[in-house]
Amino acid sequence: MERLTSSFMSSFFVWAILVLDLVLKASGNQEGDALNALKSNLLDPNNVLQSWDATLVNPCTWLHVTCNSDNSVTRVDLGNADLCGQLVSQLGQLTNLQYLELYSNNLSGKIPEELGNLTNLVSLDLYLNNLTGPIPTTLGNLAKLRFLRLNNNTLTGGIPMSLTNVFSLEVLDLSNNYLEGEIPVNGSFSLFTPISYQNNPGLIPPKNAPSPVSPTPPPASSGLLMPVLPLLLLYADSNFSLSY
Ligand SMILES: *[C@@H]1O[C@H](CO)[C@@H](O)[C@H](O)[C@H]1NC(C)=O
Ligand SMILES: *[C@@H]1O[C@H](CO)[C@@H](O)[C@H](O)[C@H]1NC(C)=O
Ligand SMILES: *[C@@H]1O[C@H](CO)[C@@H](O)[C@H](O)[C@H]1NC(C)=O
Ligand SMILES: *[C@@H]1O[C@H](CO)[C@@H](O)[C@H](O)[C@H]1NC(C)=O
Ligand SMILES: *[C@@H]1O[C@H](CO)[C@@H](O)[C@H](O)[C@H]1NC(C)=O
Ligand SMILES: CC(=O)N[C@H]1CO[C@H](CO)[C@@H](O)[C@@H]1O
Repeated sequence: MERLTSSFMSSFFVWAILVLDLVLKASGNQEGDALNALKSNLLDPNNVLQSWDATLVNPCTWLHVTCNSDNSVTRVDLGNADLCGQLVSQLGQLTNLQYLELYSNNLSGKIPEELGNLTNLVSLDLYLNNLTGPIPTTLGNLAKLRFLRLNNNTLTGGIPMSLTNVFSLEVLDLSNNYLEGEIPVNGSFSLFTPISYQNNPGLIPPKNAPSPVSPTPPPASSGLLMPVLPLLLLYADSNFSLSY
């Protein structure tokens, strides 16, 4: 009788643990599924994603993934990892993500507009890849973003005006792309210098910025300027064929 009870008890515990495991997998692993969707979309010649085992309860033990005390993902650190492929919209489900570091890989395709749902994001580093298409307007929703580096890709389209509302922005690098149109000057963009935008042949510098060479000399209000004027005109003459 006693043996029967104990064998019943132990099989009950095994059964209970199995059920609990299934329940946890079904309810708690949306973030693991999102990261696994990314993994499935990438070629990983150096096996840096080898520890990304989708059958675990959560992704918190995976290499290059960091979680908070609630087992929710706060960092994905995969810079310089030789990853090749495209980003996935599911990344937008990592609601506590603060750092998305995917710089210096071979990523192509578009930046998912769902990244605009990552309202806790502090740093979005996608520089040195082959990303195409526009900068999503939704990135203007990232009210905690401090670092936005998208340089050295093949991005096209305009700089979204929505980014001027991201007042937390400290570092912006959009250089070495194919962006076009006007560069915003207001809001958060009042901090940034041309270095943030250089080598985007289609970008139009802000209207109120001084142009490098002015064909009309400044008004000769100062006596000091007078002797320099003919020189200025001569200089202009060589490039603009002004008659003097
Ligand atoms: C990434 O691109 C570089 C340069 O084209 C190439 O040498 C490298 O093999 C590529 N890596 C992968 C994983 O495709
Ligand atoms: C982008 O792709 C081109 C070929 O499609 C390749 O030559 C270049 O190295 C790639 N750049 C990066 C940063 O992977
Ligand atoms: C995330 O963003 C996309 C597009 O920006 C939107 O359609 C979607 O409803 C958002 N998802 C959530 C869960 O907020
Ligand atoms: C970024 O692109 C520019 C222009 O093509 C190039 O000169 C520079 O070396 C690139 N940066 C890096 C870190 O490769
Ligand atoms: C900056 O100016 C544009 C219009 O030129 C406007 O849509 C945007 O809201 C402004 N941003 C801020 C932060 O005021
Ligand atoms: C100010 C300016 O653009 N000067 C250019 C005039 O043209 C010569 C040669 O074509 C350039 O070397 C100068 O930089």
